[in-house]
Amino acid sequence: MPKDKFFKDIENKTHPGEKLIPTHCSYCGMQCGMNLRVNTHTNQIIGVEPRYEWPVTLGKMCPKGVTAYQQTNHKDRLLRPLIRDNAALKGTKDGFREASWEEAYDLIARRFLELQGSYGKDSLSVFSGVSMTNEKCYLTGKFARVALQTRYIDYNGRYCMSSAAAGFMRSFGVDRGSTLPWTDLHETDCLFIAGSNTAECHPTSMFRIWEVQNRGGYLIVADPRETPIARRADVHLDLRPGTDLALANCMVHLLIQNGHIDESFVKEHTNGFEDMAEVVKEFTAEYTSEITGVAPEKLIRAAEIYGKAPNAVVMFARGIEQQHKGSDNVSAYTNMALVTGKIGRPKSGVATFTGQGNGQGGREHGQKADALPGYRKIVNPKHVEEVCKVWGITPEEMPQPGVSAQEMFGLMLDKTIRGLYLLCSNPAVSAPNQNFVRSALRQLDFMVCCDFFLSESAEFADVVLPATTWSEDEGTVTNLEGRCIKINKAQEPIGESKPDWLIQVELAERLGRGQYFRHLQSARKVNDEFRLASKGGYADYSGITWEKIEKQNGVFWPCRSEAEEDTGTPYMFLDKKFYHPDGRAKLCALPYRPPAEEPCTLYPLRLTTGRVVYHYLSGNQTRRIPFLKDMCPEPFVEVHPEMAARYNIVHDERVRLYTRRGEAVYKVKITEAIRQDTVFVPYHYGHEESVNLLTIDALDPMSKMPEFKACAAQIEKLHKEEVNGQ
Ligand SMILES: Nc1nc2c(c(=O)[nH]1)N[C@H]1C(S)=C(S)[C@@H](COP(=O)(O)OP(=O)(O)OC[C@H]3O[C@@H](n4cnc5c(=O)[nH]c(N)nc54)[C@H](O)[C@@H]3O)O[C@H]1N2
Ligand SMILES: Nc1nc2c(c(=O)[nH]1)N[C@H]1C(S)=C(S)[C@@H](COP(=O)(O)OP(=O)(O)OC[C@H]3O[C@@H](n4cnc5c(=O)[nH]c(N)nc54)[C@H](O)[C@@H]3O)O[C@H]1N2
Ligand code: SF4
Ligand SMILES: [Mo]
Repeated sequence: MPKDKFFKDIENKTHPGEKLIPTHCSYCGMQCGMNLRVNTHTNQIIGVEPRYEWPVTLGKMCPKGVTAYQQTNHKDRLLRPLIRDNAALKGTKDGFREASWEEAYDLIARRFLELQGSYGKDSLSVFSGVSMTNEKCYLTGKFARVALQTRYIDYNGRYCMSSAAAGFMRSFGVDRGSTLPWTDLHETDCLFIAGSNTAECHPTSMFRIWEVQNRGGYLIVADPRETPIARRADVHLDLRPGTDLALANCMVHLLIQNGHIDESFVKEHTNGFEDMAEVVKEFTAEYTSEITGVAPEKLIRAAEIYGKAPNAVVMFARGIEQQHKGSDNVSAYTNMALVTGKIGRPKSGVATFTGQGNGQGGREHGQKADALPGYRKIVNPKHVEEVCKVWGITPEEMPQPGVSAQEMFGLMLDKTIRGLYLLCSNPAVSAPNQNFVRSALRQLDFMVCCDFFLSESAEFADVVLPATTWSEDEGTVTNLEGRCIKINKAQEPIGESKPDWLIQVELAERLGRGQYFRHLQSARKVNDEFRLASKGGYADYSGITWEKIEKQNGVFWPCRSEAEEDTGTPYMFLDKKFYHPDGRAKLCALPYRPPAEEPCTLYPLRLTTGRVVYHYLSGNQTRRIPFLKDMCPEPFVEVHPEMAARYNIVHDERVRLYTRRGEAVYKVKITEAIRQDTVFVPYHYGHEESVNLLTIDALDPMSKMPEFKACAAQIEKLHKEEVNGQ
């Protein structure tokens, strides 16, 4: 594999009139390597090429990746700040006029300071996202606490990685999404994958997954739907949505019963075995089959394959995590690796498929309600002191912990929170229980939205600020392996758009807090401060220089020293040391709980939600790309043929789908690839098409993750007049 040669080679390959900028995709946690093609006469991005030299993805990209470049110079780009003149049109895209940055900044500063003058510092809030670089994520946390001086900041990772984070923290004492590099995956003997539609959501992992089977290894998949990986699996555990805790407990019970546990590992490196074994004992294959709907033979077979495999990796994603017991599911599946000792060595371990491009880094640097850079905690006085030193404030000035994303909307509704600075997220599509969320946004006295396309959430804003896309700025992101990589700038920002970090530095000045931000005049300067702020934390990036990233093809955290010998941490726990104070991992005893809302006579179906390969999250980016829009122009509801017959509905017919919280009309897609008792809708669409009008916001008590993956629903045929009226 040509590694170090790469950056030098690229210059040689460049043709007259065109240059190639090595970087990574703007979308998911795979962070596929790509070269952006730039016309050197116009200095504009004109296309993309695969980047074979990137060792994780070897030149592979998915349909979103190959069209990502079309965002940069898209006709819908926001080019200047927008100010809403007509308050009556709040909640629509109308009523805005273009304004200068000066006017926009003045207005924001005036309104924010007025609100704080009348209602206190905590009347403002920040809601952010992790499609941003580490530098931007870091600065957003600092902006909330130091410039706005508010406790209320949280981010879209609450809907994404929070259960994985909480579960890993509890099991391992540290939260890094993967204990091993991806470049190992294809060499394992067994992949146990739960609640991940890998082929559509992390498509460039697939060549490694198929390779496991090609080499004679096994693939076990737990998913209520027959996804592409489930179709090819050696065992497909087709469970009812929301029943993973029973399934995972059953796997551990069978591993113990079959003598597949590693007794010395359990004894020397874990705590809690007895209590855990007591809880899982009742989860026989038969009993678990009653709860999950999976045939007992399949459960037995799956446990046997995993138990016998010399090396195995347990993997999962939002299917198990977006439940009101998501963090329990994470720890329960992690128990499989811990009881068998299949962790802390190459080709074995535990990994979650991190969702967003910087879903890993973005949760480490202080965008969470209770977190500070380096994965420090606001409730820990020592941690606060360390960060205060870097920020130049006193510990008394550090705001208290805030509340989670969904809880912030509750505080907007009751007017505890009056102002919002929203960036890099589109909660008016992606947050659960939309009727509640949209009323909360409508209640705000003043809202700023920072995006590069006018989103559904921007429709609620008073000021919209034009941000840059990932291709118009530089910085680092941390991919799903925990590898910190470099995003390079391919083009100057179009129009008057500005990178998020610069907007915050300039706004801080207007808010009278410029002294804490003024020195940060480039992404590189922000990176220097962010690395310093992380030093000594769990997620220590202090040794990850941009030069080292280039040289090594990325650097895995923790990396505690800039010295060349410190090459970071590709494998976690190689020394069998976990991050709890006693160095042991925790085997968690987790009794089963059903989903928050079980089917009943009025709502007999189980609704689950998720993704398709062509769209990304709220769809504000991908619905604008012609090819992606053509491939999947609207949402649909997947229904099993038996169920369709019972409701007398046919393929492509429009039906009403409703829950206790809302309703929407969807085209029916009849497919055998779903359980009879379950329906599925992708969530990438806004306004009246948003499936989050229907979802439930029951929260996981530990992670505050909403239960996107299971609620009770019903289908109704449309009345004749409704059909004709369409
Ligand atoms: N194409 C595409 N790729 C993406 C994204 C995207 O929007 N589009 N988003 C990125 C992001 S941010 C994320 S978080 C990831 C998400 O990646 P995934 O988690 O893989 O995606 P989902 O479609 O949300 O859900 C995964 C699977 O969980 C299954 N599932 C539903 N309920 C249950 C359950 O109760 N138990 C189990 N075991 N499985 C269940 C669904 O049938 C689905 O196949 O993808 C990333 N990649
Ligand atoms: N029903 C249901 N709902 C879900 C899920 C589900 O499975 N089912 N999954 C949840 C998950 S896992 C996630 S991650 C969330 C994601 O939900 P959102 O946070 O809404 O995700 P995005 O659509 O990525 O929103 C990002 C917005 O910021 C803009 N943007 C992108 N990059 C930047 C940047 O660098 N700066 C600025 N200022 N703006 C930028 C984009 O144009 C877009 O409008 O949705 C959650 N919602
Ligand atoms: S797999 Fe993810 S990172 Fe790779 S091209 Fe597709 S969306 Fe981009
Ligand atoms: Mo996500």
